[in-house]
Amino acid sequence: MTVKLLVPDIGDFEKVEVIELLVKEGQQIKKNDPVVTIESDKSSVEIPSTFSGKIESIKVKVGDKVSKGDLILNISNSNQSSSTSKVIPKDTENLIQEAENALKKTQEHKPQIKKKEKPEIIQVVKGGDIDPLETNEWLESLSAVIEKDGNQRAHYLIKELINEAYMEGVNIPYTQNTPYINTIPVNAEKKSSGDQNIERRIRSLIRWNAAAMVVRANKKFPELGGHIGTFASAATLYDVGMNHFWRAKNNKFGGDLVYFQGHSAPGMYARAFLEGRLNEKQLDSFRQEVNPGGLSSYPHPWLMPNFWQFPTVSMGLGPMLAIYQARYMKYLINRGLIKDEGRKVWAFLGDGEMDEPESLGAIGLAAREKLDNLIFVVNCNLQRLDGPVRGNGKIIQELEGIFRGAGWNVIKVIWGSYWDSLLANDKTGHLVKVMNETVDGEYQAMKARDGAYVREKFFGKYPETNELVSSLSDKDIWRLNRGGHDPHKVFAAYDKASKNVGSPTVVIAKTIKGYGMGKGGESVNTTHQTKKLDIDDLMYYRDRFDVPLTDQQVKNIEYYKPDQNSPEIKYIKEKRLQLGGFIPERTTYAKPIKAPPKDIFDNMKVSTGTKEMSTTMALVRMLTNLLRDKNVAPRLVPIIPDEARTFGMEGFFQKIGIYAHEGQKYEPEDSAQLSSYREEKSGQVLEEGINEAGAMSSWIAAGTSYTNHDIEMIPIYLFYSMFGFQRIGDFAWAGADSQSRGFLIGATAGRTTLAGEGLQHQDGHSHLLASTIPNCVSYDPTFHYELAVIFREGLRRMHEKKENVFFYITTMNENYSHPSMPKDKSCEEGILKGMYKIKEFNKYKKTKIQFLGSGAILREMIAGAEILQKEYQIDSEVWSVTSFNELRRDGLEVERFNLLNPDKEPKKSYVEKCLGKTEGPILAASDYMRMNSDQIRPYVNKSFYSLGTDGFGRSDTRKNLRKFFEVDKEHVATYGLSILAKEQLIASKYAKEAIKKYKIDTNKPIPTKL
Ligand SMILES: Cc1ncc(C[n+]2csc(CCOP(=O)(O)OP(=O)(O)O)c2C)c(N)n1
Ligand SMILES: [Mg+2]
Repeated sequence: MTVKLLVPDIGDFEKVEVIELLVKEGQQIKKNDPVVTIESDKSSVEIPSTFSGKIESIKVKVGDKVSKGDLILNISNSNQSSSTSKVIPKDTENLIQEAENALKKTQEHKPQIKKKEKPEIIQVVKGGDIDPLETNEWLESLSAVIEKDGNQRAHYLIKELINEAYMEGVNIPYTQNTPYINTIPVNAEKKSSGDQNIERRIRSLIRWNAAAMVVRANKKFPELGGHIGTFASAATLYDVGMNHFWRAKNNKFGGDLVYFQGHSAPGMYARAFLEGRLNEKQLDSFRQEVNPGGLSSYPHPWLMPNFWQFPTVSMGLGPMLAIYQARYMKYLINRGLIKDEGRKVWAFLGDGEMDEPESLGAIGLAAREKLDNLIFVVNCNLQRLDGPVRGNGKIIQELEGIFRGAGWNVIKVIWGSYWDSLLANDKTGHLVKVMNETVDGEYQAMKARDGAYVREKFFGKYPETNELVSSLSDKDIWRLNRGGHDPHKVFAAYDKASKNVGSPTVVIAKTIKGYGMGKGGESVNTTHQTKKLDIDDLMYYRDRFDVPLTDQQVKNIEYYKPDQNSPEIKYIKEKRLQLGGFIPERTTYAKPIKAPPKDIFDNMKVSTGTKEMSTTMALVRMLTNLLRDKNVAPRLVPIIPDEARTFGMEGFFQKIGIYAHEGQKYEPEDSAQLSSYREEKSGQVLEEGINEAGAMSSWIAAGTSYTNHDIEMIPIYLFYSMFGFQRIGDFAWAGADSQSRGFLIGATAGRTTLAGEGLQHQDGHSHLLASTIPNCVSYDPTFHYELAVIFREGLRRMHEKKENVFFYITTMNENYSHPSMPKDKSCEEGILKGMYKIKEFNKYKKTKIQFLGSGAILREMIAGAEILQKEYQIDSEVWSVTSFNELRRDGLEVERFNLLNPDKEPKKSYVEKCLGKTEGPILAASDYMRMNSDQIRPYVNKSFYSLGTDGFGRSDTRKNLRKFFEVDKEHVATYGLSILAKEQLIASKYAKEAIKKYKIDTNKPIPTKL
């Protein structure tokens, strides 16, 4: 039978133009195949067929305007599903059923609690326990439950009690904190299978070599700096991971991803030295990277591309990047692009670093998305750079509360094994009481002193605790260790963290900053910056960790590496072999993606005629086309921070779906519409919400897929250009350092295209910020064909040729018609190099001027040139400058070459090649600050003037804004005349006349002062 395919509900739009027919009569199609593309003035979207069958007749053609209910096609089909029938999302029915069952169950099982009469007198007691006997009964009941039915049951009962209390009106805030003791009770600790003696010896050598490399470097060049205290506090935390948990990437497994704390880098180098991956010469080149082979101060993949994977030293970036990395890993799994191998993302963070808003800013997402592949380890050495992190409080408790509140699995590792028996004997609870009451400032001070001090200041607080340690010597008390320095406790925590299901885990470990440094800097406020140790300190350090070096060797600050066949070296290598290889290591086995054929972009090379559109729309159209290319389509990762509708991308919701780790549990309000908000487990779009830093972190994760997951992906992050570089500039540098590949699209760009929005929205400098990043290639195109050429080149360079650059392209929201691409063969080359001649006015052959225009302002330049031609008989050449940044880079390089080769024929910069032989002065303008176009001023040996949008943005119409910033066609023409007059090519009266004619207020202050 024949069925009719009608235009579905397309929201608020009517009479929308058909811009493409995607099928032919007689063609066999499947349900959901797109049949036509329609385009409103804001966005283009494909209409999918709701039937399968053979197309009998097509009832629309390109250019037709259609509305809801119009006939598109007749299809002959055998089994039809009506376009109007309501489809219930697959899970909805199950969900309803589940919910009903659950409701029934809770009603059946809910114990009927008899309401007690509310007491008439409320007893007010100052803290404390008003009925210890009763308390004891409750506690004993709880212990019995734990013993009989386990932790989960106990947890359930407590939760029920709290809920019931709440229902009865007892609104006591639920505390997010547990006592200041380890989360894992001693009897539940999983024991390590490792040889503790040998592991301790290895750790001591790593400690020594890490400190030695910093001391040696600073002895040679005191300016180099470095850190000893940080790794000293974290050595056990790293070692246990390296020996037992972190699996490397190899041909059988994708590898765990470890974000190392930036300034603990010496420790990683020291281990790599024992593993045989680095030699002494390299260790001696710590922080001396100018000559090849030097070791980076911090983890920098750009500088050590075979070693480091994640740049972390700018504090706060690591935690966010790690969260989004873990999320992205799940995204790849859920999209079926990589296997689920149980890989983990580990992030090592400082307790001071947790002050950064970014560090905690995305922990909610990690819990919401149940990222059980993510483990944070916060090294709580209680100190940051200047002093204590929370001298008057407790950083561990504070972090516990925050992470528990957010829904993380929190594992506190506070006390080492030497405390176990003391805690077991703490029958009165006074030890835990002192632990709870002591603030971090005191804890720090104690570790800067000695056992006697700890006895007096800590145990001495209560007779009960004093008694507890009465049989211990001061030395014994001093030996009472912190959890983060105890390999058993750390192992148990990591084991539990690795096995946790359904939530991310944070291991909060208590350590001592500068552990083992003694007077040289253990637990003192200056530890962070200690980079030199005198001989006595070094001797102390050697003795403390039993490093087998003679006094003379210590004096020489020699490294220590046991023989290849020593048990230590064998052990360290064997452990890594068991875990699949070395960490960190950066490799890539990703296959390139073939850039799509040119014809995919062909429709962007012909004029749009009278049809007006913005470059943002042209981009979305192009992406829609790319989604039809079988190589590229699955690899695209569109990333949007809650702006899809702003950019006309809502069509993507239906077409490729929004990633949602649990699928869509509700029927969207707009389910009947073509652009309905469709979430799906295998959705392709990363809809990040109002979170540019998160979106950028996703972009980096996707842009480095080729190394972290061995799969080349093409991230395209679209944002309001003003909320790009200036908002997340540090992440952009981290992306560059990570060698991310992908596109950043600064949409609604420029200071004057974003009419109405005003200050804080109008971007007049993002290209300048982009120009500061060496591997960022940036473009400011005006016309759709320029965009197509640039985008295809981006795909070719980054994803086919694997060049480690990323593209920043600005697109606008101003609608205008786009011309065909000039036939000139050099046009494409010019677009990519940064400029090409787009128009020439050559009628009068008397006076000439060169106009250079970029992005939104190119059209004003063309219009200005027309005015000069028509009204003043002045000729001009108009150049479309697609990238002042690229032109400057070329100019710099050529100039440098010429200066370094004074005896050679000078090379010509591309700007010079274009403009060298042209006639007349130059006027350049863009929708950005003048500095943007001024970048090429040194490379033209002609009079050069520029216009731009320097100053504060403000809301108004485009026309008024351009007038205000003096970049509209009238100003272009008038300034053009003035320049020609100044160059004595015409009489000044023409300029004066124009000023009058166009009502240009010469008394108006420069916009930067308004
Ligand atoms: C964004 C940023 N601000 C400041 C610094 C400088 N800095 C380096 S380490 C450090 C202190 C770090 O303390 P913490 O996070 O507790 O690490 P620890 O060394 O104690 O393990 C500071 C302020 C930085 N690297 N990044
Ligand atoms: Mg710290």
